[in-house]
Parts: sequence; structure tokens; C-alpha cells
Amino acid sequence: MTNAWWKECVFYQIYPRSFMDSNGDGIGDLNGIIAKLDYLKWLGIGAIWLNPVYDSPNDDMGYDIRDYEKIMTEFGTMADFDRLLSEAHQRGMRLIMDLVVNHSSDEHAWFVESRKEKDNPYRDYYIWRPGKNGKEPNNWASFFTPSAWKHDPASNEWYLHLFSEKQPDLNWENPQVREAVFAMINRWFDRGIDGFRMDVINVIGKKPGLPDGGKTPGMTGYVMADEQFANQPQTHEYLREMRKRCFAGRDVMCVGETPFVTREIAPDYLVPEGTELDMLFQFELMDIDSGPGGKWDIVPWSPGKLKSILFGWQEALKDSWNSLFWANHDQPRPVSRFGCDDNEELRVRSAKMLATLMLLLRGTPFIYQGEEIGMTNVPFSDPAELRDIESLRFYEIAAARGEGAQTWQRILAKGRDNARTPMQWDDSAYAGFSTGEPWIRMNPNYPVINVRAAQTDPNSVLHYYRDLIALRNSHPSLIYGETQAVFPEHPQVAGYLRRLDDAAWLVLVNLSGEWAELVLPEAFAGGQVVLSNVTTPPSNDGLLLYEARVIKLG
Ligand code: TEU
Ligand code: CA
Repeated sequence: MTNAWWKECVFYQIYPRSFMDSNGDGIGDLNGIIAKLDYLKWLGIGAIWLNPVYDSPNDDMGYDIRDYEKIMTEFGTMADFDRLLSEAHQRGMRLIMDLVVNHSSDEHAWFVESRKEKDNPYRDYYIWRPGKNGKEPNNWASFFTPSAWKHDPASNEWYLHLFSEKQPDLNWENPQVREAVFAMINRWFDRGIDGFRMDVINVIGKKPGLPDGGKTPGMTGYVMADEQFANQPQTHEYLREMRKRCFAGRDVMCVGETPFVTREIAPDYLVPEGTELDMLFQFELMDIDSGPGGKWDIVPWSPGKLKSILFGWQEALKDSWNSLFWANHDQPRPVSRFGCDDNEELRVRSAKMLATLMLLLRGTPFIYQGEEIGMTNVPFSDPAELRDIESLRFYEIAAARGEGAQTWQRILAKGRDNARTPMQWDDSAYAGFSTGEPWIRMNPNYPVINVRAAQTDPNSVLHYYRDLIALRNSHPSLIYGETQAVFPEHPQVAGYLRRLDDAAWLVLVNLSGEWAELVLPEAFAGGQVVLSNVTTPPSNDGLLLYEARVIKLG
């Protein structure tokens, strides 16, 4: 276990389209981000993760890349990017980018060539197969459409797309693809970026022969065949190769986005350190309210389950390193999902509670834009207000079956656009995000929930995040210390100790909307409360609803 900058700093995730618009076209851009760097510095942020800013037709909002080395026109130019990078570095902040190389856009020059004819030199950059009896080569479902295959009439073959049909999967078996990707990564590193978040990086290697999926025999229709494409042995080889070819001799990091990774297999990607991924984003926590039918099959979560997941990962990765997050651009807003947004008092209190629980665990915190002011889910009133391909496709298919109404409720709860409405900077028109009409509607609560209001209120969620980040930044024990769960059986309270050498901390939070009885043992009751989200003096008999307490024990 070594110390590293990316273990010590708090990351802030920016969704550029919705962060800050500098020219009034309603679309966030790189100059907008530059204008807000001082805000991030004030907050205590040490590194920024930018969602994709590359040239893209935006079928999946930048996750369909047309040119890996060109900036999306609406976002600015390469000169703007270089300026953003140097302005961030001047402020002592690092910057990592999104690496989306499981697939490209179908408008990428490689795919344009690839689909031209079967003997094109780029044909093998993607995954082409003849059909079976006039149907798809196998039964794999895509994340966004029923089938993961698209028929190409010109050659009468099919190409694989695990996401939309405008996101063809690259063929990592082809050494030329790997060479091209590694060269591209190296050019970005030469530009001076500090690392990558690697989009669905654990699905780049597909099982040879592309066998049908079906975890339970007799399944019909298209199935989520992750056992055939996630976490395959060759993916580990590709990552080790990437590491050697691109990372050696550079002070850069990577965090992999890895759906379908369990606590058992996660260490395969992380240990020994520096050979594959530095960190990964696991989905067990984000799937806590997903039933067997996937994310739209919504089931209730419980504090007990949440605790077993959080502490289970602390234990599973104690010889490596966790990523810590409640939110990203694909997930609903945490205060609406895991806290309470029924009224202002509880919104503020529960947002602080969630922050306390997550940010002081062992691992690197990733804060998603707007989380630090407690932004909530959005009361969309009509599918025409949505922009996300996943929700729109899901809605179309369900509406055709006459299930529009129940589907709408699911989209309100889990749809990705909840996280993608513009950042709320102040209470002026369009929340200070833009002077023009934004590309997606605003959350109507911006007159109350915004950065300016939060900066002037010392009891805001924002000030609490700042205090929490400062606490973590200034105590190595809160970064490198070991974690030990306490009161594991308590049905409402999550608690843990962090310890390093002589330093010891106790973190206690009440995840429920009710008083939680908990008699504190002598050893804990004597500690000093250094941070709390309530004004009443701390009780040794229990915690108020959504109360959070950070106690210094030694
Ligand atoms: O997400 C990958 C992923 O696993 C998603 O399908 C996730 O399960 C889904 O968004 C939950 O609704 C990454 C990106 O974060 C996402 O924005 C992209 O759409 C996707 O890859 C394809 O690039
Ligand atoms: Ca703009």
C-alpha cells in the first residue's frame, strides 16, 4: 500500500453540458468551467473528472465519440481545453477525462470505413457477424434497445452494439485497435491530463465465439448476457497492456467504471497496485433499489442493506482502494433517493447526513455537480422534456405496450435526466447557468436551492460539504486509516471507526426518518463532536432523524 495523490484528494465530477454556459447558447462549455474553478478550489476539491467533451453527434450525450482528439464544437476548442487544464493546474487541481473505448460513434471515421465493405482495412475494428437464420448472431440485449445487433443491408452482416446502434463496439481482439487506442491515450497524457475515468472498461473483451446469454436455462427473447462479455480474462490482459504502454513513467491515474463487478472479483482489477486499474466504480450500491428486472424494476432499499454493501466493500478492498460516491450523471439525485426532500429542513439535514457517511469512509470521494448544494430529482411533467436516450427508449417501448403511466413513475424515480438539469448557481433566470434557454429544462426549485444562497447561509449543505472536505483533507487518519464498522446490527444507524496510529474517529449517522435509540458506550460518549448536522446538543441515548455526528476519539 503506497500513498498517492489520487487517494488523498476529493474529486468533483463535471457534466459539461449542464455546468456553466459562457456564451448564452444554453449549453455548458469549457470556458464556463474555467469561470467556476475558483468555486471548486474554495470547496476544497483536488481533482476534476470531466464527462466526455469530445466531438460527438450526442446520441448518448458524448458517450458516442466521433473524434477522440477533437473538442465538441458547442463546448469550445482545443485551445480552450488547454487553458482549462493549465488554469486547473495553476490552482493545484488535477484534471481527468472520460475514456470511452468500448465503443465509438457510428460516425467515427473508423466505423464509416468499417461498414463500407467486408474487405475494408477497418472492417475488423468492430465486431461484425453473419446472421443466424436471418436473425441476430446471438440473443444479447443492449442496454438501450432490445437487441445488441444491428443489421447492415449493404453487406448483409450485423454489428454488435452493447449500447445504442449509434455506439458500435470496438473489437479489442484486433491488435490494431489496441495500438490506435493506446496511441490516442498517450497523446492525451502528453497534453498533460492527470488520468482517465474509463467508461464500461470491464466489458471490452467479449467471450470468444460470442455465445448466447442466459443465466437461467429456457430464457427467451433478448437477454442481458453479462456473463459473456463482462470481466473476461482477456480484458485483464488488455488492461495490463494499456498500463505498460501508456502509464509507465507518468504520474497519472485511472478509475474504471465497472458494472457487474462483485466484491469477490474487484481485487483482480486492483491488486497488485499499478498493474490494471487504480480504482473502480462498483454498482452494488447503485443497484440497491433494483430488483431482478434491472434498474427499472424498483424495490425498496433498507439501511441494513446499505450498510452491508458499504462496509462489505470497505472490507473487500482493504488491501487496495475504494471509490466513494452517491451520484453521477447516470443516477438520480441522492437526497431524493436516500435522504428526504419533503421539506427544506430535512432536505438539508439528510443531504449532510449522506455526505458524512460517504466522505469519511476509506477511499476517494467523487462528488457529482450539484450534490454539494443538495440538488433534488426533477419533477418532469412530460416525456418531451426528457433528453436521455435510455429513458426515451424505455418510455417508447412501454407506451407502445400501453404501460406509459407506470413507466413514467419509474422514469421520475430513476431516469438519468434527474442528474442532468443545469447546475443552480443563483436565483436569476436559468439559475445563472445561462442567459439563454438551456438545452434541458431547469429544476424549478433553483430560486431556493442554488450556490449563491448556500454560500451566504453558514448552515447550508454547501458549507457542510466544505467543512467535511477540509476535515478529510487535513487528517491522514481520515484518508489512510482503517475502517471498522460499529453497531452493525442497528436497523437505522450506520457507524464506523477510522483509526491510524494514535488518531481515532467515530462517525455515526441515522439513515432513517425516525428517532434512533442507541446508547453510546462510555468510550464513545466521551469523545468530542467536531461536526454535526443538528443544533441540539448530542444525546448519548440516540440520534435524531437523519442526524450525523463526527466524533474525535483520540
Ligand atoms: O454507463 C455504463 C452503464 O453501465 C450504464 O448503462 C448504466 O448502467 C446506466 O447508465 C444506468 O442507467 C456508461 C456511462 O456512464 C453512460 O452515461 C453511458 O450511457 C454508457 O456508459 C455508454 O457509454
Ligand atoms: Ca455555451
